Amino acid sequence: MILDSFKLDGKVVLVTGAAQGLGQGMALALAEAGADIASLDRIGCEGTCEAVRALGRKYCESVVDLRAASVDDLKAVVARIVDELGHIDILVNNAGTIRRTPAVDFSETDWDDVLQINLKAAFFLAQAVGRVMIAQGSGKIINTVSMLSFQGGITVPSYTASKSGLAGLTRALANEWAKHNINVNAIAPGYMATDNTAALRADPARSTSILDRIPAGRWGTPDDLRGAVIFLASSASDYVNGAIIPVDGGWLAR
Ligand code: GCO
Repeated sequence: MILDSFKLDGKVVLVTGAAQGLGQGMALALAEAGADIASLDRIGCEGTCEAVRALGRKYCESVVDLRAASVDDLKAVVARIVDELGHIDILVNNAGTIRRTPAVDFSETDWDDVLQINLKAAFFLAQAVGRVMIAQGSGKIINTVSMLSFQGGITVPSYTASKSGLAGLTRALANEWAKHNINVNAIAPGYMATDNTAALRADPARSTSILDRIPAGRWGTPDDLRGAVIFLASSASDYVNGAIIPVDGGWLAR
């Protein structure tokens, strides 16, 4: 049956930034599809843990500040998850942060922190998980990119650089790892009602201008990513490599 190709029974997924927002929403969707969940976040993911276990799935948690984590720290996290859950079949590289200041005043700290979390940590986590996937001969990597992988944004230069870079890394890793039966793809959320956009939604002028530009006429929610993440995590996307799926209410189409 065609819907069987979307099932994730027996799979183990590592989701970063799983404590809230898009990461939590994707983790719960993947658990509903049958997967066991390993979370990684700078804070505990109690809500995610309770919901995953309520679905009857296994769960393990790593509290890691990606701003400070070394490459060896990331390798150690991956090794512990494999020890605890047996394997890693899917990585959702979702953890990210944003800093808002006009480029002319942008600080080195706001540049370094965002590039460290959104790009460097995402790459070296993919590298550590990729080694596991190459050894097992299969895997799925899903990066959370952005509308700002395609556009410049306003007053968020390090975020734009990081998400534009992550889109490029998605293609680079897809090219190298497709021969190992590893699918590397990305989801580009549009303007979603999460902490990331709280400042925009609190600004009447920006909120109105953004909403006016979304053909669907509403801010997105974490639930809007459920279908895309299940598709890219499952065998339904076995011939999809290096793709970026916008889930944006038509923002890019405008
Ligand atoms: C901004 C927004 C964007 C959105 C999202 C779009 O300042 O333009 O915060 O960065 O959060 O990334 O995909």
